Amino acid sequence: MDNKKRGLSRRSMLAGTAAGVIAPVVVSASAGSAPAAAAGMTRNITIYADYVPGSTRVGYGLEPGKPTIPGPLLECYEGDTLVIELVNNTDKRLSIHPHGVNYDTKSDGSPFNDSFNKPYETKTYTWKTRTAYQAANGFWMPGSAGYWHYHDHAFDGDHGTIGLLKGLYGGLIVRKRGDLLPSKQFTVVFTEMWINHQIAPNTPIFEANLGERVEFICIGHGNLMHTFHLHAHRWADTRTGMLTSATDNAPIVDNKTLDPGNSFGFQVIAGDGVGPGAWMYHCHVQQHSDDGMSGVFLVRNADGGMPAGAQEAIDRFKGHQHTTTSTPNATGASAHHHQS
Ligand SMILES: [Cu+2]
Repeated sequence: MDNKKRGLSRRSMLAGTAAGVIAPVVVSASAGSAPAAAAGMTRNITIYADYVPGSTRVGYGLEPGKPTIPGPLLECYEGDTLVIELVNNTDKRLSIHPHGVNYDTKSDGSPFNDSFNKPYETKTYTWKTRTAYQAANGFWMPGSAGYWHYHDHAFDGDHGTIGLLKGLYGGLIVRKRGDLLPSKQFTVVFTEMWINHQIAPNTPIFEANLGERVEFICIGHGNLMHTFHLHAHRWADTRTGMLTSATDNAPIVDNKTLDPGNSFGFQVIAGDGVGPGAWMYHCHVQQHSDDGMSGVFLVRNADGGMPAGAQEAIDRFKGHQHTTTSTPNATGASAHHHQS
Protein backbone atom coordinates (compact mmCIF):
# COMPACT_ATOMS: atom_id res chain seq x y z
CA MET A 1 0.00 0.00 0.00
CA ASP A 2 2.41 2.58 1.07
CA ASN A 3 5.02 0.99 -1.09
CA LYS A 4 2.65 0.28 -3.89
CA LYS A 5 1.79 3.92 -3.91
CA ARG A 6 5.42 4.84 -3.94
CA GLY A 7 6.06 2.52 -6.87
CA LEU A 8 3.21 3.96 -8.82
CA SER A 9 4.12 7.52 -8.18
CA ARG A 10 7.63 6.82 -9.36
CA ARG A 11 6.29 5.22 -12.45
CA SER A 12 3.96 8.09 -13.05
CA MET A 13 6.95 10.35 -13.35
CA LEU A 14 7.62 8.67 -16.65
CA ALA A 15 6.02 11.56 -18.39
CA GLY A 16 2.61 10.65 -19.63
CA THR A 17 3.24 7.05 -20.48
CA ALA A 18 1.15 3.99 -20.30
CA ALA A 19 2.85 1.07 -18.68
CA GLY A 20 5.40 -0.43 -20.97
CA VAL A 21 5.93 2.64 -23.09
CA ILE A 22 8.89 4.57 -22.02
CA ALA A 23 9.71 8.08 -21.56
CA PRO A 24 12.29 8.56 -18.95
CA VAL A 25 11.57 9.98 -15.63
CA VAL A 26 12.49 13.41 -16.03
CA VAL A 27 10.38 16.41 -15.81
CA SER A 28 10.94 18.83 -18.64
CA ALA A 29 12.74 17.63 -21.71
CA SER A 30 13.96 19.98 -24.36
CA ALA A 31 15.15 18.66 -27.68
CA GLY A 32 18.77 17.84 -28.02
CA SER A 33 21.43 20.34 -27.47
CA ALA A 34 23.61 17.27 -27.84
CA PRO A 35 26.07 17.21 -30.72
CA ALA A 36 25.14 15.72 -34.03
CA ALA A 37 26.00 12.11 -33.14
CA ALA A 38 23.22 10.21 -31.36
CA ALA A 39 19.93 11.99 -31.07
CA GLY A 40 20.07 12.48 -27.33
CA MET A 41 17.88 14.82 -25.36
CA THR A 42 18.74 17.23 -22.62
CA ARG A 43 16.54 16.47 -19.67
CA ASN A 44 16.20 18.98 -16.88
CA ILE A 45 15.23 17.91 -13.42
CA THR A 46 15.10 19.65 -10.07
CA ILE A 47 15.83 17.58 -6.99
CA TYR A 48 15.38 18.77 -3.43
CA ALA A 49 17.41 17.53 -0.48
CA ASP A 50 15.46 17.81 2.75
CA TYR A 51 15.39 16.40 6.23
CA VAL A 52 12.77 13.69 6.59
CA PRO A 53 10.15 15.35 8.79
CA GLY A 54 10.53 14.34 12.41
CA SER A 55 13.91 12.65 12.02
CA THR A 56 17.57 13.34 11.39
CA ARG A 57 17.40 11.40 8.15
CA VAL A 58 17.80 13.22 4.86
CA GLY A 59 16.48 12.29 1.44
CA TYR A 60 16.21 13.46 -2.14
CA GLY A 61 12.78 14.29 -3.54
CA LEU A 62 11.05 15.78 -6.55
CA GLU A 63 9.19 18.30 -4.41
CA PRO A 64 10.50 20.54 -1.66
CA GLY A 65 9.89 19.14 1.81
CA LYS A 66 8.95 15.69 0.48
CA PRO A 67 12.10 13.58 0.52
CA THR A 68 11.93 9.85 -0.06
CA ILE A 69 14.42 7.12 0.84
CA PRO A 70 15.49 5.97 -1.69
CA GLY A 71 15.30 9.15 -3.75
CA PRO A 72 13.48 9.35 -7.08
CA LEU A 73 14.39 6.77 -9.68
CA LEU A 74 16.03 8.61 -12.58
CA GLU A 75 16.00 7.24 -16.10
CA CYS A 76 17.28 8.22 -19.50
CA TYR A 77 18.49 6.76 -22.77
CA GLU A 78 22.06 6.51 -23.94
CA GLY A 79 22.96 9.78 -25.60
CA ASP A 80 20.83 11.88 -23.25
CA THR A 81 22.17 14.57 -20.94
CA LEU A 82 20.70 15.03 -17.48
CA VAL A 83 20.93 18.53 -16.06
CA ILE A 84 20.19 18.26 -12.37
CA GLU A 85 19.43 21.30 -10.31
CA LEU A 86 19.96 20.21 -6.72
CA VAL A 87 18.29 22.41 -4.12
CA ASN A 88 19.85 21.95 -0.71
CA ASN A 89 17.22 22.70 1.92
CA THR A 90 19.45 21.60 4.77
CA ASP A 91 21.92 23.34 7.03
CA LYS A 92 24.71 20.98 5.91
CA ARG A 93 26.75 20.80 2.76
CA LEU A 94 25.76 17.94 0.43
CA SER A 95 25.86 16.84 -3.20
CA ILE A 96 24.64 14.36 -5.78
CA HIS A 97 27.21 12.04 -7.29
CA PRO A 98 26.30 9.53 -10.03
CA HIS A 99 27.75 6.20 -11.05
CA GLY A 100 28.05 5.06 -14.65
CA VAL A 101 27.67 8.35 -16.52
CA ASN A 102 30.09 11.05 -17.68
CA TYR A 103 30.64 14.30 -15.80
CA ASP A 104 33.39 16.83 -15.30
CA THR A 105 35.06 17.67 -12.01
CA LYS A 106 32.59 20.48 -11.32
CA SER A 107 29.78 17.92 -11.31
CA ASP A 108 31.70 15.33 -9.30
CA GLY A 109 29.87 16.12 -6.08
CA SER A 110 32.90 15.53 -3.89
CA PRO A 111 34.75 17.65 -1.33
CA PHE A 112 37.89 16.47 -3.13
CA ASN A 113 36.88 18.48 -6.18
CA ASP A 114 35.19 21.21 -4.17
CA SER A 115 32.01 20.44 -6.10
CA PHE A 116 29.09 20.33 -3.68
CA ASN A 117 26.19 22.45 -2.47
CA LYS A 118 26.90 24.62 0.53
CA PRO A 119 24.17 24.75 3.18
CA TYR A 120 20.94 26.06 1.60
CA GLU A 121 22.67 26.46 -1.76
CA THR A 122 21.33 25.41 -5.18
CA LYS A 123 23.82 23.95 -7.62
CA THR A 124 23.58 22.39 -11.07
CA TYR A 125 25.18 19.05 -11.96
CA THR A 126 25.46 17.80 -15.53
CA TRP A 127 25.56 14.08 -16.34
CA LYS A 128 26.21 12.96 -19.90
CA THR A 129 25.70 9.55 -21.42
CA ARG A 130 26.82 7.98 -24.65
CA THR A 131 26.32 4.98 -26.86
CA ALA A 132 29.02 2.39 -27.42
CA TYR A 133 31.52 3.28 -30.11
CA GLN A 134 34.17 1.45 -32.09
CA ALA A 135 37.69 2.66 -31.42
CA ALA A 136 40.31 2.94 -34.14
CA ASN A 137 41.76 -0.40 -33.11
CA GLY A 138 38.44 -2.07 -33.84
CA PHE A 139 37.49 -2.75 -30.23
CA TRP A 140 34.18 -1.50 -28.92
CA MET A 141 34.21 0.94 -26.04
CA PRO A 142 31.25 0.72 -23.67
CA GLY A 143 28.29 3.05 -23.70
CA SER A 144 26.51 4.21 -20.56
CA ALA A 145 23.63 1.76 -20.46
CA GLY A 146 23.20 0.05 -17.12
CA TYR A 147 21.51 -0.08 -13.75
CA TRP A 148 23.38 2.60 -11.86
CA HIS A 149 22.77 4.79 -8.86
CA TYR A 150 23.48 8.19 -7.38
CA HIS A 151 24.26 9.34 -3.85
CA ASP A 152 25.54 12.18 -1.73
CA HIS A 153 29.30 12.52 -1.50
CA ALA A 154 29.70 15.54 0.76
CA PHE A 155 27.21 15.62 3.62
CA ASP A 156 28.56 17.06 6.80
CA GLY A 157 31.80 15.16 7.53
CA ASP A 158 35.17 15.55 5.84
CA HIS A 159 34.96 12.38 3.79
CA GLY A 160 31.49 12.80 2.41
CA THR A 161 30.20 9.43 3.55
CA ILE A 162 27.66 10.44 6.16
CA GLY A 163 24.94 11.27 3.65
CA LEU A 164 24.62 7.62 2.66
CA LEU A 165 23.84 6.71 6.24
CA LYS A 166 21.28 9.52 6.38
CA GLY A 167 19.39 8.29 3.29
CA LEU A 168 20.79 10.35 0.41
CA TYR A 169 20.77 7.78 -2.39
CA GLY A 170 18.67 6.60 -5.31
CA GLY A 171 18.61 4.58 -8.53
CA LEU A 172 19.68 5.65 -12.01
CA ILE A 173 18.86 3.67 -15.16
CA VAL A 174 20.45 4.36 -18.51
CA ARG A 175 18.72 2.33 -21.21
CA LYS A 176 19.53 1.47 -24.76
CA ARG A 177 16.93 2.36 -27.33
CA GLY A 178 14.71 -0.66 -27.76
CA ASP A 179 15.11 -1.95 -24.21
CA LEU A 180 11.95 -3.52 -22.86
CA LEU A 181 10.10 -1.36 -20.37
CA PRO A 182 8.49 -2.60 -17.15
CA SER A 183 5.08 -1.92 -15.67
CA LYS A 184 6.37 -1.65 -12.11
CA GLN A 185 9.74 -0.65 -10.68
CA PHE A 186 11.15 -1.33 -7.24
CA THR A 187 14.37 0.15 -5.90
CA VAL A 188 16.00 -2.00 -3.21
CA VAL A 189 18.93 -0.51 -1.31
CA PHE A 190 20.99 -2.49 1.19
CA THR A 191 22.79 -0.11 3.55
CA GLU A 192 24.34 -1.35 6.76
CA MET A 193 21.59 -3.62 8.16
CA TRP A 194 18.73 -1.80 6.47
CA ILE A 195 16.65 -2.21 3.35
CA ASN A 196 15.68 1.25 2.14
CA HIS A 197 16.60 2.44 5.64
CA GLN A 198 14.14 0.06 7.29
CA ILE A 199 14.47 -3.24 9.08
CA ALA A 200 11.87 -6.00 9.04
CA PRO A 201 8.98 -5.99 9.51
CA ASN A 202 8.99 -2.37 8.31
CA THR A 203 10.84 -3.12 5.08
CA PRO A 204 9.01 -2.42 1.82
CA ILE A 205 6.25 -4.70 0.58
CA PHE A 206 6.58 -4.58 -3.20
CA GLU A 207 3.35 -5.41 -4.98
CA ALA A 208 2.49 -6.50 -8.50
CA ASN A 209 -0.26 -8.50 -10.16
CA LEU A 210 0.37 -11.91 -11.64
CA GLY A 211 1.86 -11.50 -15.10
CA GLU A 212 3.04 -7.92 -14.74
CA ARG A 213 6.53 -7.07 -15.93
CA VAL A 214 8.42 -5.93 -12.85
CA GLU A 215 11.83 -4.31 -12.70
CA PHE A 216 14.05 -4.50 -9.61
CA ILE A 217 16.88 -2.02 -9.19
CA CYS A 218 19.28 -3.28 -6.50
CA ILE A 219 21.92 -1.07 -4.89
CA GLY A 220 24.46 -1.70 -2.14
CA HIS A 221 25.88 0.92 0.25
CA GLY A 222 27.49 1.11 3.67
CA ASN A 223 30.18 -1.05 5.19
CA LEU A 224 28.82 -4.57 4.95
CA MET A 225 28.83 -7.22 2.26
CA HIS A 226 25.38 -8.41 1.18
CA THR A 227 23.69 -10.76 -1.26
CA PHE A 228 20.28 -10.11 -2.78
CA HIS A 229 17.95 -13.09 -3.12
CA LEU A 230 14.43 -13.16 -4.55
CA HIS A 231 12.23 -16.19 -3.93
CA ALA A 232 10.62 -18.11 -6.80
CA HIS A 233 11.93 -15.82 -9.57
CA ARG A 234 15.18 -15.83 -11.49
CA TRP A 235 16.92 -13.77 -14.10
CA ALA A 236 19.86 -13.80 -16.49
CA ASP A 237 23.07 -12.31 -15.15
CA THR A 238 23.27 -9.84 -18.04
CA ARG A 239 22.88 -6.10 -18.44
CA THR A 240 19.10 -6.34 -18.64
CA GLY A 241 18.48 -9.58 -16.78
CA MET A 242 17.15 -11.08 -20.00
CA LEU A 243 18.42 -13.52 -22.60
CA THR A 244 18.64 -12.58 -26.25
CA SER A 245 17.83 -16.00 -27.75
CA ALA A 246 17.09 -19.62 -26.92
CA THR A 247 20.78 -20.41 -27.32
CA ASP A 248 21.99 -17.55 -25.14
CA ASN A 249 23.90 -19.36 -22.41
CA ALA A 250 24.34 -16.47 -20.00
CA PRO A 251 24.17 -17.69 -16.40
CA ILE A 252 20.78 -17.65 -14.72
CA VAL A 253 20.71 -16.53 -11.09
CA ASP A 254 18.30 -15.87 -8.25
CA ASN A 255 20.91 -14.50 -5.87
CA LYS A 256 23.57 -11.89 -6.51
CA THR A 257 26.26 -10.08 -4.58
CA LEU A 258 25.22 -6.59 -3.53
CA ASP A 259 28.30 -5.08 -1.94
CA PRO A 260 28.85 -1.38 -1.24
CA GLY A 261 28.77 0.64 -4.44
CA ASN A 262 27.40 -2.24 -6.51
CA SER A 263 24.19 -2.02 -8.45
CA PHE A 264 22.32 -4.24 -10.85
CA GLY A 265 18.82 -4.61 -12.17
CA PHE A 266 16.63 -7.13 -13.86
CA GLN A 267 13.06 -7.74 -14.91
CA VAL A 268 10.81 -10.63 -14.04
CA ILE A 269 7.23 -11.49 -14.88
CA ALA A 270 5.53 -11.51 -11.47
CA GLY A 271 4.62 -15.05 -10.49
CA ASP A 272 5.85 -16.48 -13.80
CA GLY A 273 5.66 -20.26 -13.59
CA VAL A 274 5.07 -20.18 -9.84
CA GLY A 275 1.81 -18.32 -9.41
CA PRO A 276 0.73 -15.54 -7.11
CA GLY A 277 1.64 -15.42 -3.43
CA ALA A 278 3.66 -13.59 -0.81
CA TRP A 279 7.27 -14.23 -1.76
CA MET A 280 10.28 -13.23 0.26
CA TYR A 281 13.22 -11.16 -0.83
CA HIS A 282 16.15 -10.88 1.53
CA CYS A 283 19.86 -10.62 2.08
CA HIS A 284 21.23 -14.13 1.95
CA VAL A 285 23.94 -13.42 4.49
CA GLN A 286 22.03 -15.45 7.01
CA GLN A 287 22.51 -13.32 10.05
CA HIS A 288 21.62 -10.20 8.12
CA SER A 289 18.38 -11.84 7.07
CA ASP A 290 17.69 -12.96 10.62
CA ASP A 291 18.38 -9.46 11.90
CA GLY A 292 15.85 -7.79 9.65
CA MET A 293 17.13 -7.63 6.08
CA SER A 294 14.11 -9.27 4.55
CA GLY A 295 10.89 -8.15 2.94
CA VAL A 296 7.90 -9.26 0.89
CA PHE A 297 7.29 -9.33 -2.85
CA LEU A 298 3.52 -9.70 -2.97
CA VAL A 299 2.34 -11.13 -6.27
CA ARG A 300 -1.41 -10.61 -6.29
CA ASN A 301 -3.85 -12.48 -8.47
CA ALA A 302 -4.09 -11.24 -12.05
CA ASP A 303 -7.23 -9.29 -11.11
CA GLY A 304 -5.48 -7.64 -8.16
CA GLY A 305 -7.09 -9.83 -5.55
CA MET A 306 -5.24 -11.29 -2.59
CA PRO A 307 -4.04 -14.85 -3.26
CA ALA A 308 -4.87 -17.60 -0.79
CA GLY A 309 -2.55 -17.60 2.20
CA ALA A 310 -0.80 -14.36 1.33
CA GLN A 311 -2.37 -12.19 4.02
CA GLU A 312 -1.58 -14.84 6.63
CA ALA A 313 2.03 -14.90 5.44
CA ILE A 314 2.26 -11.11 5.68
CA ASP A 315 0.68 -11.18 9.14
CA ARG A 316 3.28 -13.73 10.24
CA PHE A 317 6.00 -11.54 8.79
CA LYS A 318 4.65 -8.44 10.50
CA GLY A 319 4.37 -10.25 13.81
CA HIS A 320 7.64 -12.13 13.79
CA GLN A 321 10.41 -11.67 16.30
CA HIS A 322 14.06 -11.48 15.41
CA THR A 323 16.06 -14.23 17.01
CA THR A 324 19.60 -13.13 17.26
CA THR A 325 20.66 -15.00 20.36
CA SER A 326 21.51 -18.17 18.46
CA THR A 327 24.52 -16.60 16.82
CA PRO A 328 25.91 -14.03 19.19
CA ASN A 329 28.63 -11.95 17.60
CA ALA A 330 29.07 -14.54 14.91
CA THR A 331 29.86 -12.03 12.24
CA GLY A 332 30.60 -8.98 14.27
CA ALA A 333 27.48 -7.44 12.79
CA SER A 334 25.44 -5.94 15.49
CA ALA A 335 21.81 -6.85 15.58
CA HIS A 336 18.99 -4.36 15.47
CA HIS A 337 20.69 -1.25 14.34
CA HIS A 338 18.22 1.46 14.89
CA GLN A 339 17.96 4.30 12.51
CA SER A 340 18.86 7.69 13.64
CU1 LIG B 1 23.39 -8.57 4.18
